[in-house]
Amino acid sequence: MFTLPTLAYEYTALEPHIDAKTMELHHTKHHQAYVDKLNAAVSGTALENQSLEEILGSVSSAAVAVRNNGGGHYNHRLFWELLTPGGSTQPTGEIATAINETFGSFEEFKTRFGEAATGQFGSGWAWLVLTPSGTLEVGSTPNQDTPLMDVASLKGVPLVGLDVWEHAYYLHYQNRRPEYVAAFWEILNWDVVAARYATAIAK
Ligand code: MN3
Repeated sequence: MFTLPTLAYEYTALEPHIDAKTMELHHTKHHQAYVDKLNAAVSGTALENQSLEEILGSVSSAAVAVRNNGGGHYNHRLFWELLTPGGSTQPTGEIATAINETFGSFEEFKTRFGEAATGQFGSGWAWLVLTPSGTLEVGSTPNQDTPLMDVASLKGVPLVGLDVWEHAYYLHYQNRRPEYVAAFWEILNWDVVAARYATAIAK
């Protein structure tokens, strides 16, 4: 059984960047629904005792409900972990070096990521991933597709992920997705990103 994770901070903690009502609805309604529907989709099947990562890695052979809700659960679980009140607005260490070497500068990386986030037509996610060949790449995926999926248009280990579904920002920002994307940098926990990168490159 998959379960809704408890957040490490209050729903009010990310204000003014993400408002408390959006956080509460996003966590208790949207994410909970992905968890419930994922459990329903795997219950009584061969997937029931697999890890989420295993399920996502061979999702091409699973039901569409597994793809949508398995991705939804994975993406949101990661998203909550990546956020923190106050943020840590600059990467440091190996991930900072890799970003600078790949994109030229941190500012250029943020520009590229912002373009991926605002350019994703309709619902989806923007990503920084470590690709299977060991390089960093920025891009986006539609719906609840996640870079761990065998069917993903952008494959790799997700290091940074931003939810650009309207449910993630519409109450506070309405149609102003670029403002929401800009606010993301104020609450992104680069310590978590650095740890994910260190684990991913060690494999
Ligand atoms: Mn969402």
